[in-house]
Amino acid sequence: MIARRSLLTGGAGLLLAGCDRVVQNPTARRILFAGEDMQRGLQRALSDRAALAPEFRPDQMSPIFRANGTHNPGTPEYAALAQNNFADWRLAVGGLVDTPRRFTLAQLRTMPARTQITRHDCVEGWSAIGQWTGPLLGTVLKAAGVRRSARYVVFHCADLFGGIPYYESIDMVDAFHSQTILAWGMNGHMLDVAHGAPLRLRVERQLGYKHAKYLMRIDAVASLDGIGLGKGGYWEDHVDYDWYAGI
Ligand SMILES: Nc1nc2c(c(=O)[nH]1)N[C@H]1C(S)=C(S)[C@@H](COP(=O)(O)O)O[C@H]1N2
Ligand SMILES: [Mo]
Repeated sequence: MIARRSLLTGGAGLLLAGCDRVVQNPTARRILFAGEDMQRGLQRALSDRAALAPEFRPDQMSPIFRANGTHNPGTPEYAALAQNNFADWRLAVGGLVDTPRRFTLAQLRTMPARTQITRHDCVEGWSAIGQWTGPLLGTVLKAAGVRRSARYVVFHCADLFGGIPYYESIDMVDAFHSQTILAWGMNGHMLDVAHGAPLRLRVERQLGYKHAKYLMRIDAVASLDGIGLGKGGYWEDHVDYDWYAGI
């Protein structure tokens, strides 16, 4: 959205400069047309990114939705949180925000929620259709006063891979996409441990590994440089998966 606004401003600037003499000048024409093409291309790219993932009817839901990756973080800290039905769990929201927050599950559950039935596509070659419920990630980021300088949102999880907590990241276009939610509900129930309790990301235009489960902390950042090895996610850093896993 920020990019789009500055594009439009740039476009208005070009139009204002576009007096007859400039338009008749071949060099100026080339530059103007190149700018227009670029602007059209970028606007198309941005509106593609805002397109919705397909949604399905309840009768299309998969009878079995397999769990993948971590099925239970299995740490003493996570076990203690689960034992208490996540009453002591907090979602920390920090980084480039005006008001760092720590949300309880109850607070997240009182926020306006979206319910969507979508297809999950795992890079390993399986898919499943499930129903997800939770607040828009955008609502949670706004509640913390996310700053305009933020370009990415980084998700830190409770489960460890070789001692390192799973992490993932998305950009602001996906963070504020109208189907990007922090799901506390799945298939009409509270999210279970296998699928990422108490809270997991649903970022429906991307492959499964981007949908971070077992969320503990969300940081708004300007760059992915300081995160892990710098590629923005556990699999990106360690197995060379693409950071942008659009479907
Ligand atoms: N924290 C965490 N998130 C994760 C994973 C994981 O191992 N740990 N696996 C990813 C992968 S590869 C997939 S396909 C989905 C699986 O989600 P599911 O268990 O609900 O099917 O979670 C993703 N998010
Ligand atoms: Mo996956």
